[in-house]
Amino acid sequence: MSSAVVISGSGLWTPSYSVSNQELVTAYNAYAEQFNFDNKTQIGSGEILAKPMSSAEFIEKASGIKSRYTYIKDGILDTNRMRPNIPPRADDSLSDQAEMAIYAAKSALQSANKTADDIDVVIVACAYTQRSYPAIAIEVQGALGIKGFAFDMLVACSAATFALHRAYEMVAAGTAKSVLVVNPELTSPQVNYCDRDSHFIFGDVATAMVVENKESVRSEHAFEILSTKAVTQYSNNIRSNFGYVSRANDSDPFAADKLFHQAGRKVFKEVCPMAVEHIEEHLTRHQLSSSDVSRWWLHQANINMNTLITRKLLGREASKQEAPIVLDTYANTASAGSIIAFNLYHQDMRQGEHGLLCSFGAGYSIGSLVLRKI
Ligand code: CO8
Repeated sequence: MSSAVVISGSGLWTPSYSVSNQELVTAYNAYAEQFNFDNKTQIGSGEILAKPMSSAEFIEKASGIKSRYTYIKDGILDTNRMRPNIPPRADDSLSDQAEMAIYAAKSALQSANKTADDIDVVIVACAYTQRSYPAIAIEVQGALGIKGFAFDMLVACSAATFALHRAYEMVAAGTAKSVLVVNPELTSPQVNYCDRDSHFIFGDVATAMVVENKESVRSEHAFEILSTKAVTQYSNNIRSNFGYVSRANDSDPFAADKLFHQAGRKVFKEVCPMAVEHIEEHLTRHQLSSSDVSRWWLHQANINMNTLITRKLLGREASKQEAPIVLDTYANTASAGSIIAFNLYHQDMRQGEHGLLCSFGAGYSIGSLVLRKI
């Protein structure tokens, strides 16, 4: 390994539309009442289950989410549609996800004080890409005028941290000089707005980071990556059966199993201890303990998960400054959550202070980076 590898800049693009819990609940409840009325005979005979009502108070208390941003709001609150209305674009237009990615990428390049000429690898890492090929990353690379190579990477909630892991290894090995990691999380098309248990969980956003050698850094706020750590363990508790084989299955592309669904309580119970163990092991690798960590940029799926994890790690409640929460306004943004937290809460840190960036969720997958402000 030549020199230290650092995160030298980060970018955030927030969509213009925000949807409050109450707006979602009003639309869902109207949809559910109509559904129950239209299906009262089958519901009465036990053939199908009645749709239960949702509540804005439950959502905030159970998850910490108050509102979420969406790329397109039109259609989500329409009880006859219950999904965003995203018009198709011509093959020669920029795709939706590339557009989101480019906003965040430009903001990360600016924060790293870099231009397209400084970058030689682009990774688009997120929970879904809107098509398989040509890769969204190559479209982003082309639009930004970056030479080198680009590829897409899907690891659900851990796509961003796993891509940073890859970027770190490429820069350390000398196979790349500067890597742009972008996370255009366009989750809303996969949200089942007709499902009371999950209609509130996700929001749309795009984040980005620049990873490079310490020698070439030109930014004010850079963080050395001391190391990365990843683990996966197969679980069906968070799942979507959407995929390119669906057409050959002759199955309904709108069926609930083709959208995000989960056993939320099981996920909560199983993932929290896994995350605590993972983080403790990772810190130990550097002879660090939890009390040496000044900032926890944790995955943003549920405020109660983050409270439990930091309480286990620290043996006390973490302050909002130590473990920032962005869930209240962004909701769960799949792999981008911890990167949003980093983006909004790192500039006050002092030289030598440590931070821990960590994602956890579908797969299951956990990815972490131990960072030190330089
Ligand atoms: N309104 C009112 N009541 C509700 C609602 C609602 N909207 N939803 C559920 N309830 C009811 C339940 O029916 C239940 O009633 P009862 O006790 O009568 O059976 C009661 O409230 C309690 O339900 P739960 O036990 O399910 O409630 P929890 O306290 O567990 O909260 C959560 C539910 C918020 C879902 C919680 O379990 C959770 O957050 N779990 C962890 C989830 C997690 O981390 N998931 C990972 C997400 S995956 C990811 O981040 C990326 C995936 C890829 C991207 C996908 C993009 C679309």
